Amino acid sequence: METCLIGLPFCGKTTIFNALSGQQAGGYQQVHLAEVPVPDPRVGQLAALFEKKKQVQASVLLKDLPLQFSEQGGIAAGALGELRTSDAVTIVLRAFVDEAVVHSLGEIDPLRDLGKLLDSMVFSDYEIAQKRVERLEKEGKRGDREHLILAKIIARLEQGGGIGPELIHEEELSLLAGFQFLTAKPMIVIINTGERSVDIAAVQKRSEELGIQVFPIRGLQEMEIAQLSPEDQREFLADLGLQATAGERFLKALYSGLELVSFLTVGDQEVRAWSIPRGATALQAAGKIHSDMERGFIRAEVIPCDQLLAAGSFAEARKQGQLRLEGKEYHVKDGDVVTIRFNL
Ligand SMILES: Nc1nc2c(ncn2[C@@H]2O[C@H](COP(=O)(O)OP(=O)(O)O)[C@@H](O)[C@H]2O)c(=O)[nH]1
Ligand SMILES: [Mg+2]
Repeated sequence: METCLIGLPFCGKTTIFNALSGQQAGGYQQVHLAEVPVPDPRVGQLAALFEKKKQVQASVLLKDLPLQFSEQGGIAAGALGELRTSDAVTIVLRAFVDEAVVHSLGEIDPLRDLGKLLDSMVFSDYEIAQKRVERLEKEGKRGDREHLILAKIIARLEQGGGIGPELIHEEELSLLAGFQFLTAKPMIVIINTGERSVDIAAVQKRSEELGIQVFPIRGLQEMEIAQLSPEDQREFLADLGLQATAGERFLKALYSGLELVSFLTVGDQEVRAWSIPRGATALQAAGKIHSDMERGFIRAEVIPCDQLLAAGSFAEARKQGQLRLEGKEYHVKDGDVVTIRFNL
């Protein structure tokens, strides 16, 4: 699971990247990367039961990109490739007031900035769709299935809208996967409220209307807290009325906003947790573990983690009829312990 931070210059992307990861990244010309682990006590419980030495938590890869906008308002080539391959987009909006930090558009207005960022993604998608359509027409493929779908997409983008699930049918998804449209990706909005913030009610409302979860954070303060020892962190967070670190709270928002779930695997050497979108199938889960498992998929053996822990072993769980055999289409649930049977 990977997400890129995007936002206007100086909105606090790198500050927030540091707040979420505990890193001390600086400079704006490199890509900054952080693996933020998703703590899951079930990994340790299974590792203890099966006496595995190695535990691997699920993680979210956070990318802070050197983002630039083209003259026409799209996202400039440099970071666009990274953005296209990421699973989700994290939009950062500036709401903090600080006269020492100029805003490239003048007033502090996170609602305007949200519109601007969405527009830039719409524009980038439009360019790609348009290029492909022109190519198909040159090849005499006007009216083909791909051409028809892209025409529908272009019409939506021209109205300024994104490519949502209501526009694209499930069977069209695989045809479009290669385009890696930005507006088709799941999104979450981080509002950097700083120490002093403009009113964020309007931008919160707009995000919710768009079905996007909002995560407010005091960027600079949380970055400073993230550099402290764990004990000091708890103390400073408590002063702000917060129970968990910025990273922990963000992951929670990401999990609920993007509807992610974790499943678990017990291998020869390790117990491991993996994150996938809610509704993902057993076949997709297999592909997450290894592409060979997806190709040679036969079936998945599935048991909820708590049942397995209670039974004490796979053999006992099987005896009690709790180990289920599921096919490709099975929707993986949070906490499922999954064993993929495959054949190449
Ligand atoms: N006062 C204040 N300044 C902030 C806050 N977050 C970021 N900044 C400042 O805004 C400037 C740009 O931040 P940076 O993280 O580099 O933004 P980026 O260009 O989006 O990566 C820096 O001077 C930061 O110190 C905040 O919460 N409060
Ligand atoms: Mg930066």
